[in-house]
Amino acid sequence: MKLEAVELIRLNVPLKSAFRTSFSSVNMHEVVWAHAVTDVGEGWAECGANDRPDYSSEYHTGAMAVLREFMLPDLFKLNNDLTAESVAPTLEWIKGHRMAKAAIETSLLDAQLRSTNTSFASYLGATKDRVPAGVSVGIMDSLDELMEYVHSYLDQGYMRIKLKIEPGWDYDPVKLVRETFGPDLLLQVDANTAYTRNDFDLLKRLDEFNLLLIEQPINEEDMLGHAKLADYIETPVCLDETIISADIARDAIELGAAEIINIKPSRVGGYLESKKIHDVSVAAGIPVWCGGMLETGIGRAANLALAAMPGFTLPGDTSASSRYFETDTTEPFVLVDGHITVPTGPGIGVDPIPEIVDRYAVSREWIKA
Ligand code: NPG
Repeated sequence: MKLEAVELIRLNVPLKSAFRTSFSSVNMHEVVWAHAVTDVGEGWAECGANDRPDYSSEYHTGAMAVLREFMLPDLFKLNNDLTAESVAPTLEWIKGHRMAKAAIETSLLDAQLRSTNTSFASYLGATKDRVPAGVSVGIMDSLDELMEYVHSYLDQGYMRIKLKIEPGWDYDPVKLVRETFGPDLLLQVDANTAYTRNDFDLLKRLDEFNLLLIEQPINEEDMLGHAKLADYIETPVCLDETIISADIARDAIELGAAEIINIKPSRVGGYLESKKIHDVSVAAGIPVWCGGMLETGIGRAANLALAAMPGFTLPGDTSASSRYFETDTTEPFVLVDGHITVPTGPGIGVDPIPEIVDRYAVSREWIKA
């Protein structure tokens, strides 16, 4: 196919309630979309970069700049030789910027698959038509407030709870949730790098709660530290921020730093790299699950297809639209019996609703070949 133009859209999508992690508290999902126009049709993708470089080094105006200045000019030059599969090799010389790369690759994969009437799910080799949904619960102002949210999510049918933790909000909330909801609740925690190598004894105290996993406890660059922690505690160590490619995943597994892996397509440069991480993990007997970055329907749709691959054996952070938004940017994804249905239509299988995109868009910029 040939890339004719790309529209970069910045949207501010209000969240139903503040989402607090160890790195930020947000009321608004501030996000960038790539809308690709090709000679075979159009495609859509949501870029994972936050508005500030707080989860990773990327941030949304930086992602827009590198797309505008370096990535799109190279892709325009490919003319008719462009395929979704050729994006990563063409942009390989550009160091990092994986979220920007994922956005353009995914929008082109969407266009390509729509043009051949193929869904993301069948392209990726998905084997399920619905996936179990977990929910990520932010850090709260009080334990009472936390309990209200956890109660409500369990009443709605979510199949696993992930608690965000940080120093000062760890042992007590986890203990309360475990004691209140009992030993059968699938429960895990996520620190987003908030601890250090000096906190291993504190983290070991969480062993008594029989957690599914502890996600990214220490600095993302400290792979050896994670391996040492994995030896020291019983709770399986799961890596998120550290795993930026299939090569890094292979190394983390070999070193014993990753007993479980969270795959977020944005973080690793797209769905093609995600599939490689899935394959590396399955070959090594390491379970994977699909993370989330508060995506609207455009990003969520493709994540659901990924989460339907066979190696995704743990519930993901792929919650229903109503977990995040009063009004999603696509037809909402709904929770049925604790599961979300995997889209089967061409490409990502959903379309943005123009009036809603207009309502949330704060800027729209066309970049033409
Ligand atoms: O359900 O989409 C969701 C949120 C899941 O906790 C979640 N995401 O660290 O994994 C994370 C966190 C996140 C959110 C990361 C936004 C980056 C941006």
